Amino acid sequence: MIAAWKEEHPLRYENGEEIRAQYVIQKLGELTGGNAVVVTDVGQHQMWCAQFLNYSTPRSHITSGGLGTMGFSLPAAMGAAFGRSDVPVISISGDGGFQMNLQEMATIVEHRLPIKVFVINNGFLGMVRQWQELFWRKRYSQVALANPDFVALARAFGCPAAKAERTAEVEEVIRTALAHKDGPYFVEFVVAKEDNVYPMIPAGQSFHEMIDTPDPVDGNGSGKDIAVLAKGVSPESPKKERVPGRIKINE
Ligand SMILES: Cc1ncc(C[n+]2csc(CCOP(=O)(O)OP(=O)(O)O)c2C)c(N)n1
Ligand SMILES: [Mg+2]
Repeated sequence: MIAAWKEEHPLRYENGEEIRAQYVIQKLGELTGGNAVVVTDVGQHQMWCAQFLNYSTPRSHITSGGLGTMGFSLPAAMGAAFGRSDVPVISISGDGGFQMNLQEMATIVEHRLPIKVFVINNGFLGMVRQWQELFWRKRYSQVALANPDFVALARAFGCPAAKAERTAEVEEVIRTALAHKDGPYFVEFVVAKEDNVYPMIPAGQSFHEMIDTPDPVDGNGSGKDIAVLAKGVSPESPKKERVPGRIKINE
């Protein structure tokens, strides 16, 4: 039954030159062989970690779950690193959540904790942006981030840092981070800005109404425009105005 569902609703994404967050997470799982503690923050990257990370042992995927608090990852990874020195500890945050507790970089550097601090930079509060795209006709409000230079910021704390901006750079930068055992190592991954997590269930709807990964048609593999058009909530169809709390998109 579960195998049939997986076949019917496969998790998928397509790589291009632009980095997909899913690829970063999948690669990390491959390169650690699942032999690591990965601590997520809250948002799209957290969902992709649940979907694409290869982990098989208990207590190797630490996440705040539903109703989680942004900023969780960095301090939680500190706890994990104090408790587990036998495996790499990787903190994965979004560009939004990282900025909610980035002062802990000082503590991490002070204690020379060998945490790999990964920031998935999509330039948005991605999880909220996705809902505004799909259900509010892309009327973005308070979701675009005016980010600092993350690599310069990490270095200002005394932490070595690197940045990946192209898919071809991802593997090497993860390898370098994992090989760095002497204290922390920071990596910024600049990823596709308007990528979405699928499948998703719209508010107030049920599992049989979930939205699957759209077919890749828009050139960068995300298929995001078709997702909106196919469900009848495109910016070009203003008559289909939705009422909050009574969203119905399967017409
Ligand atoms: C302290 C706090 N404020 C707001 C939220 C609501 N919230 C959940 S996910 C999210 C966006 C997270 O953005 P980012 O950290 O960049 O991660 P992304 O979704 O882009 O991967 C917000 C605002 C929250 N969970 N915690
Ligand atoms: Mg983000």
